Amino acid sequence: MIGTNDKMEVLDRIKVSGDVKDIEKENIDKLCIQIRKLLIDVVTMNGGHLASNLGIVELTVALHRCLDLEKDKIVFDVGHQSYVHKILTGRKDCMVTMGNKGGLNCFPDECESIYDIFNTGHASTSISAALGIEKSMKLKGIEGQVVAIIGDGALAGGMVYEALNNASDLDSDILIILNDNEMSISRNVGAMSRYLSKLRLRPSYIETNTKVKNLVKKLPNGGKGLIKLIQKTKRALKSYVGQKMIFEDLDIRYIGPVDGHDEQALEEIINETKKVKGPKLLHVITTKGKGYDIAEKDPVKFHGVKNSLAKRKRLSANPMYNEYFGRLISDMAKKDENIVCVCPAMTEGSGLYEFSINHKDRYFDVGICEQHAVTFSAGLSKNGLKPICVIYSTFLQRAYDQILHDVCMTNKKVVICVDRAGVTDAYGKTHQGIYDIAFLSTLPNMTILAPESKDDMKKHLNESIYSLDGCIAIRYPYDEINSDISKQCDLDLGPLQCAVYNKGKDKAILCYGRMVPLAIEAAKKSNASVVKIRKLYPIDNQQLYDLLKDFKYVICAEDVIYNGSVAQRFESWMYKNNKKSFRFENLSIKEDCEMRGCVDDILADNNLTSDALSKLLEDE
Ligand SMILES: Cc1ncc(C[n+]2csc(CCOP(=O)(O)OP(=O)(O)O)c2C)c(N)n1
Repeated sequence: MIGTNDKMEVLDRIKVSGDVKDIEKENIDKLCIQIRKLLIDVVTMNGGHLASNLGIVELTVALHRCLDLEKDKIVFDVGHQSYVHKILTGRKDCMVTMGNKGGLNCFPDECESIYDIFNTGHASTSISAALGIEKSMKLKGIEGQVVAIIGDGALAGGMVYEALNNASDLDSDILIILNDNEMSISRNVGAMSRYLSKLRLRPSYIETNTKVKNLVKKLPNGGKGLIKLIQKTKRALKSYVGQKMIFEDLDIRYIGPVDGHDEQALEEIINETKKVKGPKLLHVITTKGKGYDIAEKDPVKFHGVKNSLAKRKRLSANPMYNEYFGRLISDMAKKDENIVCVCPAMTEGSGLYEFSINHKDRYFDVGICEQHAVTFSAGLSKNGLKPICVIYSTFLQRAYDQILHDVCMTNKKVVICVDRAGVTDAYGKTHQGIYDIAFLSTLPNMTILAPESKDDMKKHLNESIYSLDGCIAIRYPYDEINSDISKQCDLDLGPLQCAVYNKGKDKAILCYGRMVPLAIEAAKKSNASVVKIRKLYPIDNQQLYDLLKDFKYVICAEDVIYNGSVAQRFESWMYKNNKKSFRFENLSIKEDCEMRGCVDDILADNNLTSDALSKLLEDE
């Protein structure tokens, strides 16, 4: 935390949006240092995105000094780098609450501030949103410059090219700022990233511009040859880069590259771009983690920082689900050369670092491109390969049609590992894994499995790769994986993949995955049974009913939305078949839940804790 003795005198002058314009030029460096200090203190304490925000300080300050945010609009792609914008728009003193329940959102939030013009969280949406916002303003006769800020990682996403394709047809004047730090979460990959590397080698725009201006001054005819000179320079630059200017060829004016840590230069250029008609892209070079040594050296580690108070403490020496999965699949691939792994830009987060090193030729980081990841996996499944496509639940939403159209409809064999399934920490509504069961269980040839122990994970991976047909989704939360829970099991029903922890015969909790240990704790206290399902879809509801029918009261507990949940499908089957031998209640994520705070906060808000479950059981 910032101590009372720490001098933040320049930053303290910023109370509301626009105040940054009053800071004297000579104090801007100090301001940037103080913003960085606040970022480091807050993110170290609360968790959040550190390196990306440290890298964008000067750029955000320059934009805020050049634009009038009462009419001009900034859309942040992903939005994980919008902390400086929040600080400069009257939220400095609330930064300590960021990510906490009731606190500031870690992403732009239209409900939080009028200066957060568009909610983001998932990558590559900013240019489309900015074009739409600008068009809506133009049609209504509202003036203002619309700016989209996008990182080089997010620039890989397909939507970006759909938007660029549309931009010049829209009579648009948007300014796209490409914040290029050569990093996605890991090092950026792909041809576009290599293309940007070549652009980075160009002489800096500012230097070229100054040289041109100096030359013009010296010209005898007052600069009549200027246009020719600029054209000549452009041609020279094109050949310097060694290829055509992609953006220019799409009718988007390219300006850059520019040093993203030279605030004065940035102001100069942003003011200049405001005069340019038509869509334009300003290429800004930044350093991820800038100003914080350890983050600059290891931007991957400091991309997302965990809460220092670690509310969800490690309970055991067990690995997280993703770590355990990563080790298993890397070992399995040593024995089976047909196993290949596909991952859209989340190598470390998905536990795949080991695989990526051990099986370089069989590991594909495809960039932030979930749709491509799925269809690419479908293609890989030809000729005997066994593709394992690993995607966080929230980002898998993007690839719904690819799973349906390219995998399920033709019954291709692809294993999708759905990481971060269920409720997730701190990042709010946009990052929850609470929809996958609902949308995956509408698809043909789909199996959904939910391991809750190491034994389960091994078993599921084996059966998914070697015995089941079609598309298999193995979903698991970001938790420690249990090692011994299966040993408490009294009954294991093969086809239904159910296990029963038998403590009482009147009441039972039906659950899977993350909820199993919580349910067992509640059942022990309240003399109830726990019925654990491993296979969530398809379910033989008759068999499940037969298993439950002797109980008097059954609660189904799931950390997903109710519509499309296991409970909802089972209830509707019971209703249709007139089955009502026991009272059935469901606990799931409430539609109006804010989804703020850590996992435990969100679970508690939805009565998905062992205490809440046992209270329900006892009240019955
Ligand atoms: C669709 C989607 N997939 C994955 C992510 C996870 N993610 C968040 S930030 C990020 C890297 C973004 O890189 P870049 O756009 O270059 O921004 P930087 O952090 O480097 O500033 C990724 C992969 C996401 N937000 N959205």
